[in-house]
Amino acid sequence: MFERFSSTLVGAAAAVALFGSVAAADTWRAWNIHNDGHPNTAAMDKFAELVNTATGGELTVEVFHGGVLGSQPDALEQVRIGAIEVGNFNLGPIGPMVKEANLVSLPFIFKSVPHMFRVLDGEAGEIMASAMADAGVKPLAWVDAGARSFYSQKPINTPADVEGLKIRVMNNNLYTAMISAMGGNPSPMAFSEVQQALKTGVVDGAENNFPSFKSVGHYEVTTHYSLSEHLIIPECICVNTAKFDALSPEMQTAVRGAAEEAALFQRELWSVQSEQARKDVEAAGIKVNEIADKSPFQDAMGVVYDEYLAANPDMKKLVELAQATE
Ligand code: GTR
Repeated sequence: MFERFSSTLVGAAAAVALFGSVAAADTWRAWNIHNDGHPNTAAMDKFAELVNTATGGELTVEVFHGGVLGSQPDALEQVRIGAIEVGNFNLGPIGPMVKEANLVSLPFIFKSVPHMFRVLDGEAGEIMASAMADAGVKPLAWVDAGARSFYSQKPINTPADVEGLKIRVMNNNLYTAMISAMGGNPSPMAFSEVQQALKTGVVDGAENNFPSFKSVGHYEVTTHYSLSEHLIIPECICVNTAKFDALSPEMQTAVRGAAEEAALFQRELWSVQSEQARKDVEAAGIKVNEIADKSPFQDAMGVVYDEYLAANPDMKKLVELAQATE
Protein backbone atom coordinates (compact mmCIF):
# COMPACT_ATOMS: atom_id res chain seq x y z
CA MET A 1 0.00 0.00 0.00
CA PHE A 2 2.74 2.41 1.05
CA GLU A 3 4.82 1.32 -1.93
CA ARG A 4 1.94 1.98 -4.33
CA PHE A 5 1.40 5.39 -2.81
CA SER A 6 5.06 6.34 -3.11
CA SER A 7 5.32 5.17 -6.73
CA THR A 8 2.30 7.35 -7.55
CA LEU A 9 4.17 10.27 -6.02
CA VAL A 10 7.24 9.47 -8.10
CA GLY A 11 5.04 9.32 -11.22
CA ALA A 12 3.49 12.68 -10.39
CA ALA A 13 6.92 14.21 -9.82
CA ALA A 14 8.05 12.94 -13.22
CA ALA A 15 4.97 14.50 -14.85
CA VAL A 16 5.73 17.83 -13.18
CA ALA A 17 9.28 17.67 -14.50
CA LEU A 18 8.05 16.91 -18.00
CA PHE A 19 5.03 19.19 -18.37
CA GLY A 20 5.78 21.83 -15.75
CA SER A 21 2.46 21.23 -14.03
CA VAL A 22 0.72 18.50 -12.09
CA ALA A 23 -1.86 17.98 -14.82
CA ALA A 24 -1.30 14.92 -16.98
CA ALA A 25 -2.24 14.97 -20.68
CA ASP A 26 -5.95 15.62 -20.93
CA THR A 27 -8.66 15.35 -23.57
CA TRP A 28 -11.53 17.81 -23.91
CA ARG A 29 -14.76 16.98 -25.67
CA ALA A 30 -16.03 19.72 -27.97
CA TRP A 31 -19.65 20.18 -29.05
CA ASN A 32 -20.49 21.40 -32.53
CA ILE A 33 -24.00 21.43 -33.97
CA HIS A 34 -22.91 21.66 -37.61
CA ASN A 35 -21.97 19.06 -40.20
CA ASP A 36 -19.16 18.92 -42.73
CA GLY A 37 -19.32 21.77 -45.21
CA HIS A 38 -20.36 24.38 -42.64
CA PRO A 39 -17.66 26.99 -41.85
CA ASN A 40 -17.91 26.38 -38.09
CA THR A 41 -17.12 22.71 -38.52
CA ALA A 42 -13.85 23.61 -40.26
CA ALA A 43 -13.18 26.22 -37.55
CA MET A 44 -13.71 23.75 -34.72
CA ASP A 45 -11.40 21.24 -36.41
CA LYS A 46 -8.87 24.05 -36.73
CA PHE A 47 -9.28 24.88 -33.02
CA ALA A 48 -8.57 21.26 -32.08
CA GLU A 49 -5.51 21.16 -34.32
CA LEU A 50 -4.17 24.46 -32.92
CA VAL A 51 -4.70 23.41 -29.29
CA ASN A 52 -2.87 20.17 -29.94
CA THR A 53 0.09 21.98 -31.52
CA ALA A 54 0.24 24.87 -29.05
CA THR A 55 0.17 22.60 -26.00
CA GLY A 56 2.59 20.05 -27.45
CA GLY A 57 -0.14 17.41 -27.17
CA GLU A 58 -0.63 18.00 -23.46
CA LEU A 59 -4.24 18.92 -24.23
CA THR A 60 -6.21 17.25 -27.00
CA VAL A 61 -9.61 18.43 -28.20
CA GLU A 62 -11.96 15.86 -29.71
CA VAL A 63 -14.70 17.56 -31.69
CA PHE A 64 -18.12 15.91 -32.00
CA HIS A 65 -19.89 17.39 -35.02
CA GLY A 66 -23.55 17.31 -36.02
CA GLY A 67 -24.90 17.90 -32.50
CA VAL A 68 -24.33 14.26 -31.54
CA LEU A 69 -23.56 15.25 -27.94
CA GLY A 70 -27.04 16.75 -27.58
CA SER A 71 -29.25 19.68 -28.47
CA GLN A 72 -27.81 23.15 -27.98
CA PRO A 73 -29.63 23.94 -24.70
CA ASP A 74 -28.60 20.51 -23.32
CA ALA A 75 -25.00 20.91 -24.45
CA LEU A 76 -24.81 24.35 -22.87
CA GLU A 77 -25.94 22.87 -19.58
CA GLN A 78 -23.29 20.16 -19.99
CA VAL A 79 -20.59 22.76 -20.53
CA ARG A 80 -21.86 24.79 -17.59
CA ILE A 81 -21.42 21.81 -15.27
CA GLY A 82 -18.21 20.60 -16.95
CA ALA A 83 -19.53 17.35 -18.47
CA ILE A 84 -18.52 18.70 -21.91
CA GLU A 85 -15.51 21.02 -21.83
CA VAL A 86 -15.90 23.26 -24.84
CA GLY A 87 -18.05 24.09 -27.86
CA ASN A 88 -19.13 26.48 -30.57
CA PHE A 89 -22.31 28.04 -29.24
CA ASN A 90 -24.81 30.55 -30.49
CA LEU A 91 -25.50 33.27 -27.93
CA GLY A 92 -29.25 32.99 -28.50
CA PRO A 93 -29.74 29.84 -26.42
CA ILE A 94 -27.29 31.22 -23.82
CA GLY A 95 -29.71 34.05 -22.99
CA PRO A 96 -32.04 31.93 -20.82
CA MET A 97 -28.98 30.93 -18.76
CA VAL A 98 -27.09 34.24 -18.68
CA LYS A 99 -29.25 37.31 -18.82
CA GLU A 100 -26.49 39.63 -20.08
CA ALA A 101 -26.10 37.45 -23.19
CA ASN A 102 -29.63 38.43 -24.14
CA LEU A 103 -28.40 41.78 -25.39
CA VAL A 104 -27.66 40.14 -28.74
CA SER A 105 -31.11 38.56 -28.94
CA LEU A 106 -32.95 41.87 -29.05
CA PRO A 107 -34.12 42.18 -32.67
CA PHE A 108 -32.31 44.87 -34.69
CA ILE A 109 -30.01 45.78 -31.78
CA PHE A 110 -27.03 45.80 -34.18
CA LYS A 111 -26.75 47.86 -37.37
CA SER A 112 -24.47 45.34 -39.05
CA VAL A 113 -22.06 42.50 -38.31
CA PRO A 114 -19.10 44.91 -37.95
CA HIS A 115 -21.19 46.97 -35.51
CA MET A 116 -21.90 43.79 -33.52
CA PHE A 117 -18.15 43.04 -33.28
CA ARG A 118 -17.44 46.62 -32.18
CA VAL A 119 -20.02 46.25 -29.39
CA LEU A 120 -18.51 42.90 -28.37
CA ASP A 121 -15.04 44.44 -28.34
CA GLY A 122 -16.22 47.23 -26.02
CA GLU A 123 -17.59 47.51 -22.49
CA ALA A 124 -20.85 45.69 -23.32
CA GLY A 125 -18.86 42.71 -24.57
CA GLU A 126 -16.77 42.67 -21.42
CA ILE A 127 -19.86 42.69 -19.22
CA MET A 128 -21.41 39.86 -21.22
CA ALA A 129 -18.21 37.79 -21.25
CA SER A 130 -17.71 38.07 -17.51
CA ALA A 131 -21.35 37.19 -16.77
CA MET A 132 -21.03 34.15 -19.04
CA ALA A 133 -17.79 33.11 -17.32
CA ASP A 134 -19.47 33.49 -13.91
CA ALA A 135 -22.23 31.17 -15.12
CA GLY A 136 -19.62 28.57 -16.13
CA VAL A 137 -19.62 29.18 -19.90
CA LYS A 138 -16.57 31.29 -20.65
CA PRO A 139 -16.17 32.80 -24.12
CA LEU A 140 -12.63 32.53 -25.48
CA ALA A 141 -13.41 34.11 -28.85
CA TRP A 142 -16.41 35.43 -30.80
CA VAL A 143 -17.32 34.06 -34.21
CA ASP A 144 -19.51 35.37 -37.02
CA ALA A 145 -23.00 34.06 -37.67
CA GLY A 146 -24.15 36.76 -40.09
CA ALA A 147 -27.77 37.85 -39.92
CA ARG A 148 -30.87 35.72 -39.55
CA SER A 149 -33.79 36.14 -41.94
CA PHE A 150 -37.15 34.44 -42.43
CA TYR A 151 -37.86 31.64 -44.86
CA SER A 152 -41.16 30.08 -45.74
CA GLN A 153 -43.39 29.05 -48.62
CA LYS A 154 -44.12 32.69 -49.46
CA PRO A 155 -42.16 35.94 -49.50
CA ILE A 156 -42.24 38.02 -46.34
CA ASN A 157 -42.05 41.74 -46.98
CA THR A 158 -43.84 43.24 -43.99
CA PRO A 159 -44.62 42.13 -40.43
CA ALA A 160 -48.20 41.53 -41.62
CA ASP A 161 -46.86 38.72 -43.82
CA VAL A 162 -45.80 36.87 -40.65
CA GLU A 163 -49.32 37.10 -39.23
CA GLY A 164 -50.82 33.66 -38.68
CA LEU A 165 -47.63 31.82 -39.65
CA LYS A 166 -46.17 29.23 -37.35
CA ILE A 167 -42.48 30.08 -37.17
CA ARG A 168 -39.79 27.94 -35.57
CA VAL A 169 -37.50 29.86 -33.22
CA MET A 170 -34.55 28.96 -31.02
CA ASN A 171 -35.06 28.45 -27.34
CA ASN A 172 -35.34 31.98 -25.92
CA ASN A 173 -38.43 33.94 -24.80
CA LEU A 174 -37.24 36.99 -26.70
CA TYR A 175 -37.76 35.12 -29.96
CA THR A 176 -41.25 33.98 -29.04
CA ALA A 177 -42.05 37.60 -28.12
CA MET A 178 -40.57 38.74 -31.45
CA ILE A 179 -42.82 36.44 -33.50
CA SER A 180 -45.89 37.17 -31.39
CA ALA A 181 -45.33 40.91 -31.86
CA MET A 182 -45.82 40.35 -35.61
CA GLY A 183 -48.95 38.28 -35.08
CA GLY A 184 -47.22 34.97 -35.82
CA ASN A 185 -47.21 31.79 -33.76
CA PRO A 186 -43.76 31.06 -32.39
CA SER A 187 -42.65 27.46 -32.09
CA PRO A 188 -39.41 26.87 -30.12
CA MET A 189 -37.76 23.71 -31.41
CA ALA A 190 -34.36 22.02 -31.56
CA PHE A 191 -32.36 22.74 -34.72
CA SER A 192 -32.25 19.04 -35.60
CA GLU A 193 -36.07 18.88 -35.86
CA VAL A 194 -36.65 21.88 -38.08
CA GLN A 195 -36.24 20.34 -41.51
CA GLN A 196 -38.84 17.66 -40.83
CA ALA A 197 -41.18 20.20 -39.23
CA LEU A 198 -40.95 22.41 -42.33
CA LYS A 199 -41.43 19.44 -44.61
CA THR A 200 -44.54 18.14 -42.88
CA GLY A 201 -46.04 21.59 -42.32
CA VAL A 202 -45.73 21.42 -38.53
CA VAL A 203 -44.26 24.89 -38.96
CA ASP A 204 -44.74 27.30 -41.87
CA GLY A 205 -41.33 28.89 -41.64
CA ALA A 206 -38.16 29.45 -39.71
CA GLU A 207 -35.30 31.91 -39.61
CA ASN A 208 -31.57 31.51 -39.94
CA ASN A 209 -28.49 32.63 -41.86
CA PHE A 210 -27.63 31.33 -45.35
CA PRO A 211 -25.02 28.71 -44.30
CA SER A 212 -27.39 27.00 -41.87
CA PHE A 213 -30.37 27.39 -44.23
CA LYS A 214 -28.31 25.47 -46.75
CA SER A 215 -26.31 22.99 -44.65
CA VAL A 216 -29.25 21.23 -43.01
CA GLY A 217 -31.47 21.27 -46.07
CA HIS A 218 -34.08 23.81 -45.00
CA TYR A 219 -33.86 25.23 -48.52
CA GLU A 220 -35.09 21.91 -49.86
CA VAL A 221 -38.42 22.26 -48.08
CA THR A 222 -39.13 25.99 -48.47
CA THR A 223 -39.38 28.31 -51.44
CA HIS A 224 -38.66 31.88 -50.31
CA TYR A 225 -35.90 33.50 -48.22
CA SER A 226 -36.77 37.07 -47.19
CA LEU A 227 -33.90 39.34 -46.15
CA SER A 228 -35.41 40.70 -42.92
CA GLU A 229 -32.05 40.38 -41.12
CA HIS A 230 -33.90 40.87 -37.84
CA LEU A 231 -31.27 39.20 -35.66
CA ILE A 232 -27.49 39.48 -35.80
CA ILE A 233 -26.39 37.00 -33.16
CA PRO A 234 -22.73 36.25 -32.53
CA GLU A 235 -21.42 32.85 -31.59
CA CYS A 236 -18.54 31.90 -29.34
CA ILE A 237 -15.97 29.28 -28.70
CA CYS A 238 -16.95 28.79 -25.08
CA VAL A 239 -15.28 26.65 -22.44
CA ASN A 240 -16.26 25.42 -18.98
CA THR A 241 -14.86 28.14 -16.73
CA ALA A 242 -13.50 25.86 -14.00
CA LYS A 243 -11.66 23.64 -16.52
CA PHE A 244 -10.08 26.69 -18.11
CA ASP A 245 -9.15 28.25 -14.78
CA ALA A 246 -7.51 24.99 -13.68
CA LEU A 247 -5.01 25.20 -16.57
CA SER A 248 -1.55 26.63 -15.98
CA PRO A 249 -1.10 30.24 -17.20
CA GLU A 250 0.94 28.94 -20.17
CA MET A 251 -1.77 26.47 -21.12
CA GLN A 252 -4.45 29.16 -20.78
CA THR A 253 -2.51 31.39 -23.17
CA ALA A 254 -2.13 28.50 -25.61
CA VAL A 255 -5.83 27.56 -25.53
CA ARG A 256 -7.04 31.16 -25.76
CA GLY A 257 -4.63 31.81 -28.63
CA ALA A 258 -5.92 28.72 -30.45
CA ALA A 259 -9.53 29.90 -30.00
CA GLU A 260 -8.71 33.40 -31.25
CA GLU A 261 -6.90 32.07 -34.30
CA ALA A 262 -9.69 29.59 -35.06
CA ALA A 263 -12.22 32.43 -34.74
CA LEU A 264 -10.32 34.60 -37.23
CA PHE A 265 -10.16 31.64 -39.58
CA GLN A 266 -13.93 31.16 -39.12
CA ARG A 267 -14.68 34.81 -39.91
CA GLU A 268 -12.77 34.60 -43.18
CA LEU A 269 -14.44 31.35 -44.15
CA TRP A 270 -17.81 32.78 -43.16
CA SER A 271 -17.62 35.74 -45.49
CA VAL A 272 -16.80 33.51 -48.46
CA GLN A 273 -19.08 30.60 -47.63
CA SER A 274 -22.16 32.63 -46.69
CA GLU A 275 -22.06 34.33 -50.13
CA GLN A 276 -21.60 30.92 -51.70
CA ALA A 277 -24.47 29.42 -49.67
CA ARG A 278 -26.76 32.18 -50.94
CA LYS A 279 -25.73 31.46 -54.55
CA ASP A 280 -26.21 27.73 -54.04
CA VAL A 281 -29.72 27.99 -52.62
CA GLU A 282 -30.70 30.46 -55.36
CA ALA A 283 -29.34 28.04 -57.96
CA ALA A 284 -31.50 25.36 -56.32
CA GLY A 285 -34.59 27.51 -56.88
CA ILE A 286 -34.97 29.56 -53.70
CA LYS A 287 -36.35 33.05 -54.38
CA VAL A 288 -34.51 35.62 -52.28
CA ASN A 289 -36.30 38.91 -51.71
CA GLU A 290 -34.73 42.12 -50.40
CA ILE A 291 -36.82 44.16 -47.98
CA ALA A 292 -36.17 47.76 -48.97
CA ASP A 293 -37.77 49.27 -45.86
CA LYS A 294 -37.23 47.34 -42.65
CA SER A 295 -38.70 50.03 -40.43
CA PRO A 296 -42.13 48.35 -40.08
CA PHE A 297 -40.32 45.32 -38.63
CA GLN A 298 -38.26 47.53 -36.34
CA ASP A 299 -41.37 49.44 -35.23
CA ALA A 300 -43.16 46.18 -34.45
CA MET A 301 -40.32 45.32 -32.06
CA GLY A 302 -41.05 48.34 -29.83
CA VAL A 303 -43.30 46.24 -27.62
CA VAL A 304 -40.64 43.52 -27.32
CA TYR A 305 -38.10 46.05 -26.06
CA ASP A 306 -40.61 47.79 -23.76
CA GLU A 307 -41.77 44.60 -22.11
CA TYR A 308 -38.29 43.11 -21.86
CA LEU A 309 -36.72 46.22 -20.33
CA ALA A 310 -39.66 46.74 -17.97
CA ALA A 311 -39.09 43.20 -16.65
CA ASN A 312 -35.27 43.52 -16.77
CA PRO A 313 -34.42 47.15 -16.02
CA ASP A 314 -30.79 46.18 -15.34
CA MET A 315 -30.42 45.39 -19.07
CA LYS A 316 -30.97 49.04 -20.02
CA LYS A 317 -27.31 49.84 -19.52
CA LEU A 318 -26.20 47.17 -22.00
CA VAL A 319 -28.79 48.30 -24.54
CA GLU A 320 -27.60 51.89 -24.18
CA LEU A 321 -23.96 50.83 -24.56
CA ALA A 322 -24.81 48.97 -27.78
CA GLN A 323 -26.86 51.84 -29.14
CA ALA A 324 -24.13 54.36 -28.30
CA THR A 325 -21.50 52.31 -30.15
CA GLU A 326 -20.77 53.77 -33.60
C1 GTR B 1 -27.40 28.27 -36.46
C2 GTR B 1 -26.40 28.28 -35.33
C3 GTR B 1 -26.63 27.11 -34.45
C4 GTR B 1 -28.06 26.99 -34.02
C5 GTR B 1 -29.00 27.12 -35.17
C6 GTR B 1 -30.47 27.14 -34.77
O1 GTR B 1 -27.22 29.41 -37.27
O2 GTR B 1 -25.09 28.28 -35.84
O3 GTR B 1 -25.78 27.17 -33.33
O4 GTR B 1 -28.30 27.99 -33.07
O5 GTR B 1 -28.71 28.27 -35.95
O6 GTR B 1 -31.24 27.83 -35.40
O7 GTR B 1 -30.83 26.45 -33.81
